[in-house]
Amino acid sequence: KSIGVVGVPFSGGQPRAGVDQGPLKIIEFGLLDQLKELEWQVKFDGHRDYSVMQPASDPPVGKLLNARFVSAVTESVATSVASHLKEGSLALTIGGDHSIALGTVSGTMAVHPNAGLIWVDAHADINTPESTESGNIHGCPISFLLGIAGQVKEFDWVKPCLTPDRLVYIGLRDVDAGEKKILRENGIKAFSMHEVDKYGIAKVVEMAIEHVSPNGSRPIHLSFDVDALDPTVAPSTGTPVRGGLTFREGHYICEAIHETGALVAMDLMEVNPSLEDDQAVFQTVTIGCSLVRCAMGETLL
Ligand code: DIR
Ligand code: MN
Ligand code: MN
Ligand code: MN
Repeated sequence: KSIGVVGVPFSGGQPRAGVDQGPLKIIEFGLLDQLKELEWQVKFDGHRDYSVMQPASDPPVGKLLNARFVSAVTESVATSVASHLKEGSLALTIGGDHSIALGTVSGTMAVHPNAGLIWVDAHADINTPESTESGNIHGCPISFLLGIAGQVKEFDWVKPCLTPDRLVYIGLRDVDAGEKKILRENGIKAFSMHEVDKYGIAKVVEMAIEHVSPNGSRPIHLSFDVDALDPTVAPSTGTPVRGGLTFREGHYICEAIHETGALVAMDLMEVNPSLEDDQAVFQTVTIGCSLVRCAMGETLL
């Protein structure tokens, strides 16, 4: 079994510097060796410098900020992810902000067109260029992937590759009014923190998996925004929201998805090592690594 690791030191999908240091810190912490210990053959592309893709001028496209930069980086990420998958490896992408998932999910769908997407996040990241209040593209990737973003020529390369029935959310608790409308109108399945409280994490994950991959019929892409976890558990992230997943709930999601045997790609996003104190950064980087290990087969016994 082999895994292709793509580190994407990129922060242009949101305004807070430092999230671009996420991949460096997580790999410095020893993630690649930890994966080798789990008997993965690890292929790491190396720390690529995406900053060279930043255009000299990148004025707002409607409300969207850094559109050309985000587009160039994510197009390149899509190629990297797809090439790992074509070689038969699992594709693991370490961010960086969540706009990068425009690339990772596009890359997955290019190779596994019917894959299901499990999006673990406090946020729905489904704003359209019209509905976004912030203009931050990390709040928009899903609308582009679904093809409900409308025409934005800077993102011409993004092909609608996801359908509402192959998408499910876990952990939502900070969803914009415009996003709630989009979720409702498209009949998108979402397990917010309310459902996690109500049914418990085991039932929620079981229902989520069954939704995107009925009877194990589809490969799974897991996109994990570390802000899905409660800020007491993972403090070093750009948009923390109270009332999140516990340490065990986060890990359980990864363990249960591993058990399906259907995982083909995973993203770990929004770890920002420049936020909060050293202890908080250590805690957040540590948990980032352990979430990945659980998704890649680490067990408690
Ligand atoms: C908000 C926040 N919905 C936005 N989104 C965040 O900017 O569109 N996503 N923080 O991760
Ligand atoms: Mn997100
Ligand atoms: Mn985010
Ligand atoms: Mn988020």
